[in-house]
Amino acid sequence: MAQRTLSVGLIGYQFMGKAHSNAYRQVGRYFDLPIGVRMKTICGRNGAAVQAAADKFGWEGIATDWRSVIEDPEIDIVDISTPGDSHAEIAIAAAQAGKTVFCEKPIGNTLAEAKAMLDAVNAAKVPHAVFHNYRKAPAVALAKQMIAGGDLGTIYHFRATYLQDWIADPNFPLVWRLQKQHAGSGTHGDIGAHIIDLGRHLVGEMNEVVGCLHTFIKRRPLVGATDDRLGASASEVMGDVTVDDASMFLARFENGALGTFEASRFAVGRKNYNRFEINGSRGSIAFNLERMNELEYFNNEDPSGKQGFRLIQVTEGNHPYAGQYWPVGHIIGYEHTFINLVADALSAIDRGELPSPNFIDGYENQRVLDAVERSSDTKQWVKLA
Ligand code: SOE
Repeated sequence: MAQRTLSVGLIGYQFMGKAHSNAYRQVGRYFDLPIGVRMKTICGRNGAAVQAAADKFGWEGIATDWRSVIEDPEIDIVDISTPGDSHAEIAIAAAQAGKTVFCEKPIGNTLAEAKAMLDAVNAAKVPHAVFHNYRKAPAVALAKQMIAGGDLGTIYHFRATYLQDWIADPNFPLVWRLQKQHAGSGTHGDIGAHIIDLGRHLVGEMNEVVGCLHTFIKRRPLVGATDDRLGASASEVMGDVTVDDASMFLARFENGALGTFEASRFAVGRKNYNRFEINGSRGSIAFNLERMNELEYFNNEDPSGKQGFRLIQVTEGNHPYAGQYWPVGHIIGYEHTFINLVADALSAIDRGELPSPNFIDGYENQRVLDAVERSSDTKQWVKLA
């Protein structure tokens, strides 16, 4: 039974706002935590839209200015689920107000923003977390346990792809994610950040990268321009795409492993194909988010003639997180990775520890993002000094 309650102010109510709202609502129903959650305020600029979200997701009240959330003395946790161009300003103000700060990935749109955010939470000595939710999939957490337990031996390869196809249509409009001033980057910082975080989490830190960022479609219809605007000239209804559509890079890890990373929104047919494979001296594992409850495992020490990739269904009670929900074989989904992350964060806060992952991870991920962007510009290997 929760001994105390923390009140949350959520800033943002679209896709991530919905996923985070569900996590706050459900976490106490599946985990016995020392901290309960009060869903106090959800914030968005459009009052009618955010009120509808509050009614649907179960928030007590709304705000249309994030500053009022931070100024509310009853708010303990500020959760930033807005587009990347507002993360830094909100996070720094929240930290300076003594709030716990949770933020969507990537934490900043630039390395400088990420550093300023990390400095702010460190100076304020407040807890912080970043929503790299895929670490909290049971199969990924099992992979982490197996690697830590030596089951794979010396790691040679980390091979990751994160593939989507939602903008492969040239008529898809110029939304904020395709504009550098709002998103910071395209696939690179959005889904590339996830596989960078998984590589760091599962294999370790990287010390050198070389990569390229590419934009396939360089001009798109402005949002709303795809309506029938008779007489509008092309220049009036088209705008420049200022971010990458695909990002690929090689990495050397500090422990000697090699990494290959590919993120694309043009992998036609792949919808949310976040897959990694890790090869070590004693065995290999492979994870595919589109088959989230499974982990492929090859034990290199199985007897000759009886070797092969086996499929572990990660739904046993003794698997990470799985036992919190249903009996073996009753699978869980994408939304549960957010519930698991919130459960871990609240438990860490109660122990007086930093949640994991946190702004240190957010900053270290941003260092890799930045190094790859510089490598793409210079066509040279870039060391992560
Ligand atoms: C869009 O690429 C997106 O919503 C990402 O922003 C999320 O982080 C990812 O989990 C799903 O796809």
